[in-house]
Amino acid sequence: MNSADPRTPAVQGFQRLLLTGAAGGIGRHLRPRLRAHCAALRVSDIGPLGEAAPGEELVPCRLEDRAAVEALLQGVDAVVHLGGISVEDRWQPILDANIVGVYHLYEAARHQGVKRIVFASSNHVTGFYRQSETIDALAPPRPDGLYGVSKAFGETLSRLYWDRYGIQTVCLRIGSVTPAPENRRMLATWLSIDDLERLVLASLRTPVAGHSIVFGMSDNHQVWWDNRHAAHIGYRPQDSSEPWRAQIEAAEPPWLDARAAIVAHQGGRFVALGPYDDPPA
Ligand code: NAI
Ligand code: 15L
Repeated sequence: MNSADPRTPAVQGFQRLLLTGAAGGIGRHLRPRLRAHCAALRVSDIGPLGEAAPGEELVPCRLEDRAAVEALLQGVDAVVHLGGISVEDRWQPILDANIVGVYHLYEAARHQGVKRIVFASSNHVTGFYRQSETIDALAPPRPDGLYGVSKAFGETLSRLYWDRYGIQTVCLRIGSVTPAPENRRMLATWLSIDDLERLVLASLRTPVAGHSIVFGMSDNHQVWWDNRHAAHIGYRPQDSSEPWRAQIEAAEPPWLDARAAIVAHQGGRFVALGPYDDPPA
């Protein structure tokens, strides 16, 4: 449910921005780009972070470690939260990183006075909608797996922290971030790296974000998602999957079996993944 009201002031410029998941696929792209927009960029992950560039602070942190997350958010103006499990997985790692970890992040934000978070949610919150449907941010979640459920949890938790504590969150239901679209599904879900940067910056800068949900896609011709409830974010994508259409259609059969689960649903192959059972305790 998108909402914006003027209870908390805009976050315009940043002294210190925190990027979690900085060692990941998206984080590695965003890290140098975000550095240009703040006095200090604190980068965090459990994976290798390399050397600190000028203006960077490296703070390795496991999201399950509550005290470490508390320290991680000290002195931070805003957070871009990418860290966590990014695909379907067993329950335990999803629970640890995406549920307990996100709770730690919001509790730390509350204690440390952080007022703006950009949360990397996922299209898999609504992956069980059909590819023949166009949904907006008010459509009820229909996760396509435990990963999607965990992202729905993050969206709901962030809603609570806005309503109760005035911490503003923009939930990015990211489609597919790759250098170029790779298959038919990505003709609809593709989000270019440049557009991702535009989306993150718009989410950080919009004067009043409240609690917002925005689908992270480029200006693709084929559209499953309607961002009408996120117009206040001011995101203007400039790329499109369309130039890759002919190449993709030549590589894949022109008519797909529309009854096949991964073709029928927006979540694609995620609807058929797992279950990945945790070993018995
Ligand atoms: P990724 O898996 O490459 O990066 C995630 C990072 O989080 C990794 O570097 C990993 O070490 C770190 N991480 C995992 N568990 C952690 C823990 N317990 N504590 C601290 N750090 C931990 O994922 P990617 O592709 O970079 O995605 C970034 C975010 O965007 C993720 O939250 C993902 O769910 C979301 N997203 C990504 C999409 C994409 O197309 N790449 C699409 C939709 C959502
Ligand atoms: C996601 O949520 C994943 O993090 C990413 O690896 C892709 O699989 C993406 O969704 C997608 O749906 O293409």
